[in-house]
Amino acid sequence: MNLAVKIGNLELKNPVMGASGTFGFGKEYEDFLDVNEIGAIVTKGVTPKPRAGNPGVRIAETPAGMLNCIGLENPGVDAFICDILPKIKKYNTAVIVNISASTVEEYAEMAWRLDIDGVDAVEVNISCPNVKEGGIVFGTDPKAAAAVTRAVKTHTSKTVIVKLSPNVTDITVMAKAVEEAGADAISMINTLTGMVIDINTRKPLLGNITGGLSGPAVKPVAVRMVWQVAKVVKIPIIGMGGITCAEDAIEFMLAGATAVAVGAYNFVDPSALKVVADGIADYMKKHNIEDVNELIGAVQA
Ligand code: ORO
Repeated sequence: MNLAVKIGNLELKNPVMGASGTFGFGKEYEDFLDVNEIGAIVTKGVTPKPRAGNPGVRIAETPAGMLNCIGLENPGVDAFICDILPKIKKYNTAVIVNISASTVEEYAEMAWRLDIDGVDAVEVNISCPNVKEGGIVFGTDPKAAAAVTRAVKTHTSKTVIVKLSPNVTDITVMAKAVEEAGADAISMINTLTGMVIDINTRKPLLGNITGGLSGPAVKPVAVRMVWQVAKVVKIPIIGMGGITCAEDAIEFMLAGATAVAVGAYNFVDPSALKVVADGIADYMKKHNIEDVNELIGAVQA
């Protein structure tokens, strides 16, 4: 049975990875699963300088999901390269570094700094809903998204994955723009902007007022968007949004995803990546599927 998939030049031993921001830098999950067995480590978002993140309450539970407004807290690219990368590059799995920045030039610089041993791919985050500069500003304008993609692509030899925002009118426009600009793959979706209000204090629950919604509540939206994008681009898609089990992951693959990422559900079951990958193998056995690639885009719609 074959569970391996390809994302650009990147070979993954199975199609299941942790979504950025929900899987730390990988090593935090060592007590819960064998990190060597997962499809890839996708790091927490890394920025040019260290960031403290947003003040106040950063997480709120919602029906079938959660809102976050972390604000890209991270130690910065220097500390990532010096202190974190040496510890995670020892794992026998791909390392995908999620990067965010405020300007096109900074994205290019990040790509160049990370074009080093131990990094297999960069995931270009143009879709963070929780910072004032950068992030989603690039992810809602096809020209800006293309400019960032082009800048990153010309400053790295690694696989370039661009992470798209669902907070747009037509996500296929964004997908086509980044493909044309040279992206090797697309990951989707980042979180949907949302808000919760405490009716007793009449104040928003989150310190940042709004946050990004993830979890099972967003899954049908994400599956629909993957299906739409898969019809208009040739590059592979990493699908995510509310995956809690193998059945959810298979749904994303049938819609057109080559690989999948588990996000919020890692907080419910920190061994979720293994459970999902094992479940995909069980499904393949049950349905006499030899190669997981047969599932990609196989929806009969
Ligand atoms: N939160 C998200 O939901 N998506 C991102 O890309 C980043 C954050 C955050 O750091 O707040």
